[in-house]
This record gives sequence, C-alpha cells and structure tokens, in this order.
Amino acid sequence: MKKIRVELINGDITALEVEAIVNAANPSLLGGGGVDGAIHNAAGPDLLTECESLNGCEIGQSKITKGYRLKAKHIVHTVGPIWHGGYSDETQLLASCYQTSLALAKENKIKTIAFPGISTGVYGFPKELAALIAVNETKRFLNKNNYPEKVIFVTFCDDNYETYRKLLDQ
Ligand code: AR6
Repeated sequence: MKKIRVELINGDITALEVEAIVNAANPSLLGGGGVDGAIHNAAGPDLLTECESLNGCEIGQSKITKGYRLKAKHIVHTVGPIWHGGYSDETQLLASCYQTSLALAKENKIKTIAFPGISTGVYGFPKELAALIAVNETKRFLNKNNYPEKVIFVTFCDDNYETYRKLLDQ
C-alpha cells in the first residue's frame, strides 16, 4: 500500500509532535510577530541565542536550529518574500523557501516536517497562490526523495484549510 506522505492540520504549529517545524522568519532570524513570535515564545530564549550565531538568512533560503522547549527537535527557519504585487520574483522565492527547507530536512534525515503558510501573514502573499506553490513544490520534492517521509501543512484558519484541502484532493 502506498504510504500517505502529505497531511493537513488546522491549528497551532508550535504544539505539534513532529521532528521539525518550519518558521516563517525574517532575514535577521532574530524573531518577530506571527508564527515566528509564537515559535520563539514556545521554544524559549536559547533559540534566540542560537539564531544570533547564524548571521541572518537571505530571502528564499533556510537555516536549521534545535527546537529547545518545543516538542519538535528541530526548527527550519525560512525567509519568505514580501508580496509586492507579483513583480519581484515572489513566486520563485516562495518556491525556493519550500525547496531549501525540504532539502535541509533531507540532509538531516528528518522524517516529519510541518510547514505554516510562509509569507501569508504580514508579508501579504495571496493565500491561494501560496498554497498552490507549497503543495506543488512539496509534491515535486517528495517524488524525487525519500526524506522527509511526511510533510504536514498547518493552516491557522478554516478558509485556508479548505484551500489546501481542495488542492490536496486533486
Ligand atoms: N501556527 C500555525 N500558523 C500560524 C501561527 C501558529 N501558531 N501563527 C500564525 N500562523 P506570519 P509571514 C499563520 O505573519 O507572512 C514575522 O514578524 C498565519 O495565519 O507569521 O511569513 C516574521 O519575523 C499566516 O497564514 O509570517 C517576519 O517579519 C502564516 O502563519 C514576518 O512576520 C504566516 O504568517 C513574516 O511574515
């Protein structure tokens, strides 16, 4: 039987018992609001200390840290693009966030990784387009690689949950 490798959950990503969660960070990697703030709060101050040693991260790229007080052992910090109307390579940069995060999961032999909707909060990326990129890039990666074994998309509202549900049912 074929193993199901993509799941969808509506809820708080910081509470998940998975090997890694992805953070929607900014280029400083020094914390912020939204899911970034929630992850730093839940992980505790040692996370900031490790992040300070990383020298930031470029848009579309990703870096990995420990999970500290989270149930997740690792955090993959990825820096999504700010939406500027679609004229500044936003779609390619968001695709790169998923590609580089999944590549880190593969490199670290992470079996299960959970993604929030990168760039879909204060960074203003249209949610439906972002979900399409997330699902397409993930499926493409999983088709070619054994790790991660499972990817979980985590939405934070019913509308976005339905958007992913429809894409995953196709
Ligand atoms: N669990 C799952 N999803 C969440 C949670 C949560 N606990 N909290 C929010 N979301 P955002 P961005 C969803 O704004 O747009 C920070 O200040 C939220 O509903 O967190 O990439 C950083 O430091 C939305 O769909 O990230 C950057 O400066 C999604 O997570 C900037 O925000 C992402 O929303 C990054 O902006």
